Amino acid sequence: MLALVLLNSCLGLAAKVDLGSDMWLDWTISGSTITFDYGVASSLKQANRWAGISFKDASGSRNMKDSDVILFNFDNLDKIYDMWATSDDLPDTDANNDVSTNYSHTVANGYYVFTFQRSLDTGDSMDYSLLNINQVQIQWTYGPMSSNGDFLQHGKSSSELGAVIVNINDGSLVTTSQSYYLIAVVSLLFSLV
Ligand SMILES: [Ca+2]
Repeated sequence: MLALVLLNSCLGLAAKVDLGSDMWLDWTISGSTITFDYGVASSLKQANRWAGISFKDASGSRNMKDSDVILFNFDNLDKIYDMWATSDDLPDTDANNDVSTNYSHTVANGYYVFTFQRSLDTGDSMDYSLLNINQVQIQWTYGPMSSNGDFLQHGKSSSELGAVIVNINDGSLVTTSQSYYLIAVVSLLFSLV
């Protein structure tokens, strides 16, 4: 693992994680800058629909509250929204957009691919610092927009939202304590029969 991490950081190789069945995220760290490619299946594209991700402390709850939200609007693909969720409700738009400078989008292999870049630590309290951390929680979802272009609440089913904990160096999934607990319970049950 350490060799892989060192190799990745030397070569600037991308880490990648699947977010549900219709989205993925990859990233490359170069110096103090991280570049993301966020893929959303073309089948999810609809008028009046948004899609997005958020970053949050790996040890935090799976709720949206206290997460660094980045949204995309299928009706206005040239815009990237830099936000912060102070609660499990509509996130606030940051005063400073720290992801728009090198933002671009394209369509490739059946996915809308949103490419954006930011400093690992932007210095903005409305951005989650990715500097000097090993693990990060990444949340994903999509939802409708009003005819006025306002973001509306996403759905709550498992196909409409999710969260993963990943190792930032290689994108590998972290087995959460809940998973360990479940495995332990299942093991105990099997040992009893
Ligand atoms: Ca932000």
